[in-house]
Amino acid sequence: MAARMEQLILDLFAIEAVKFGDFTLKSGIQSPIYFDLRVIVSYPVIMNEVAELLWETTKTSGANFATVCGVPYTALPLATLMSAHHDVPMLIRRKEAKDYGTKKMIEGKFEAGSSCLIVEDVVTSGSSVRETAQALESVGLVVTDAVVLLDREQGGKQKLKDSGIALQSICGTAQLLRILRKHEKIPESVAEQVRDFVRNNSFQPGPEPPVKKARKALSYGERGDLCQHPVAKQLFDIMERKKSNLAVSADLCTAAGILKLADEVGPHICMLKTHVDIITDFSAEFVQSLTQLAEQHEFLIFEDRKFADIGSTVQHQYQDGLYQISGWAHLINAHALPGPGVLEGLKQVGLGKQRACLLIAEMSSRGNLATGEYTKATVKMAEEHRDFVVGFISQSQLSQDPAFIHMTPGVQLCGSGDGLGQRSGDGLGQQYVSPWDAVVERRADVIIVGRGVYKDPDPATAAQRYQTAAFQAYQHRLAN
Ligand code: S5P
Repeated sequence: MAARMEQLILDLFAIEAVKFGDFTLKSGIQSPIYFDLRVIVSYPVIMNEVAELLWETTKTSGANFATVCGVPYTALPLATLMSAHHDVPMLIRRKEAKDYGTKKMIEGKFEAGSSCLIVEDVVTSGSSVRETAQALESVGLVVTDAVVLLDREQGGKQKLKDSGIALQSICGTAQLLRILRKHEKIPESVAEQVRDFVRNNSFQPGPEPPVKKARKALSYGERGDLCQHPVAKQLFDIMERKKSNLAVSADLCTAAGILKLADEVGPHICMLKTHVDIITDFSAEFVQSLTQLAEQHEFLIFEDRKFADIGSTVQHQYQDGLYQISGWAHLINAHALPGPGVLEGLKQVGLGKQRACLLIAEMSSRGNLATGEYTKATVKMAEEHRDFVVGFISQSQLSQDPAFIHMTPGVQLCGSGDGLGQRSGDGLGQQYVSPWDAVVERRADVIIVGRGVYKDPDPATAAQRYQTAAFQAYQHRLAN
């Protein structure tokens, strides 16, 4: 088996499934090594050998399982080959429930309580395996084992062990480097660079650093108690009571469409987000009906106006015109770009009405400029206007202050997941991560979902699915 594994590593290098250079991972970290196992579908002999070695690795470990399930998408053909060659039934986890019919997240026959082996191509932090395990467990399956082609050896194995999943791998980064060095495929300097990277970028197993350990993760309810601003308090309170950290973005263009959606998803959300300037038939009646629905279903209204002008102009945009946003939106948001004047202007209108604002500190869209020093300056601006700013639109946790709420857009159940820098998108720059990644890895307090919900033929069920996924991820974060 060792000789076969050695040959496989050489083959993977030859087809550029293993590359060396300068790559940006999903987390934003620069990596000197990159695995792109998606190419193996073009090399059936190699793909077959990977599947065989995965099978043999599993069997040697003594794992018991009734079904196999590949983490979508790269590992799907691998699981298929294992299933077909060894006569073990397969299950398919949908990354997105299909638009019609039964909307099952797990396809295939199984008995509740039976065990399923997870098959994966590469493991970094183990989050994709955990996410698939979560989906399988949510329908009553038991997951105790996973098998992977390449373990990046950055702590994923230990993290999975901590969540009760034993991970076996065909090969790890250290062994891969040894083989490639032995055959002089890469210079020693590159191998050393990768070893350094792995050493410095591990998800540390074992006890947390003392400061972190001493600070217990606070629940939404506890954080609400720490907030000074009534809107932040109210939002945390709704999140705790409704068990929902889901905000639905109602990006529809008719008043009737938005009201219907708000009524359907109302029970599952803590907040409804609007883009009021895309509504063709906006009216005072619309505002009245939306406000009634917000009271009935207990959610807040967030107008995603993204104010970005000088103080005097944004004041008018907030208070006047056709929409008179300050009259009905509990929350608005603003760019920090114009400087503190934007907040000073908005505050003069909003404070008296007990309204709140979120600052856009990071964006979900590809190539956006809200990064680095700009993001840091935005956080500082928020800290200096705590009487009005209650949090951020962001893609990561930017402040340790539990009173600040982090809201993350760019979320879909089919988003991201392989830990390798790939994020799905909409073809217009939007980039998606999954609810699990948003809440656990990026530490979002609220996920914002638009098309994932309103484009679904059954938005209520879709909202419920997002609510469950995001709240379970929050509970996992609290427990760990
Ligand atoms: O960085 C951002 C900030 C916002 S507020 N990225 C975003 O996508 N948004 C908004 O979130 C965007 O304007 C849209 O209303 C929603 C995402 O919609 P989806 O359909 O892509 O889920």
